[in-house]
Amino acid sequence: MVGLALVAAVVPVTGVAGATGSKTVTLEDIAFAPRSLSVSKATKVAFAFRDDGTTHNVTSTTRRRFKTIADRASGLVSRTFTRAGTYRFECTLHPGMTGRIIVR
Ligand SMILES: [Cu+2]
Repeated sequence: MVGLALVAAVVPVTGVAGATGSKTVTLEDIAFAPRSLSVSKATKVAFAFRDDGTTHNVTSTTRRRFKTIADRASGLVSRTFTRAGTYRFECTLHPGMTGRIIVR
């Protein structure tokens, strides 16, 4: 049981949108959840800052870029991904707090 729970935590299951829509990446416990999200083109991804007042940002780290979301501790900021590719990002305030969005 413990093993199964661990696997589920490390490899979050992300639903695949049946049509163009929106998805959410939550920032909590000094991490992005899910850490890896696959979406189809033109999907709007909302970054939900829900870490109990802890400030985070979302900064691109690879060639596929999106506009940085500046430091904030709450609220919801969306970005729409229109081009295919892998968009990696991090929170520059917390080493190791990384994530990626794969646009198909
Ligand atoms: Cu952070």
